[in-house]
Amino acid sequence: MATEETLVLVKPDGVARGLTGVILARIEAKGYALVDIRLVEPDRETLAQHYAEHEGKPFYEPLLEFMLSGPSVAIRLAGNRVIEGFRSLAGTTDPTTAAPGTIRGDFGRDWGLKVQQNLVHGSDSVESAERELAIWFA
Ligand code: DAT
Ligand code: MG
Repeated sequence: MATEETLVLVKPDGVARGLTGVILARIEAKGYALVDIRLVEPDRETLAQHYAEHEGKPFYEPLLEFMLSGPSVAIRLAGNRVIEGFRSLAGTTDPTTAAPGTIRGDFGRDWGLKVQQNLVHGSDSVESAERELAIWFA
């Protein structure tokens, strides 16, 4: 059994739309454990660290602006293969095409939303999870 930890964020759109509870319900129903959870209002420097891999891309500045637009919920989540498993629960990046049944596919209502308004973040590898958990749970 490969017990892992990952960083999950309920992004500002998820918090503002009151979806934190339903997202947590899906996470808990899957059997993952909440190790730590907190409401955060990150500064630009924190977000620049978190999204360092995307610096210079066309969506980088809008992404940071969006992430600064309101609080997020940061979750340290543990479970068997939770890194891969949470990303499966979340669905693919673009909510328009994310599969029904996923968080992004079910709740990423397409009313002309930007791709960054995709409700959640989940670390994509063991290395990313360690790096990101250190940023959000310093
Ligand atoms: P993910 O969040 O699925 O891991 P990512 O790491 O490639 O996706 O990108 C980080 C965030 O940046 C993503 O959640 C939303 C935004 N983003 C990615 N690609 C984008 C694009 N082509 N246009 C606008 N925003 C984008
Ligand atoms: Mg990513």
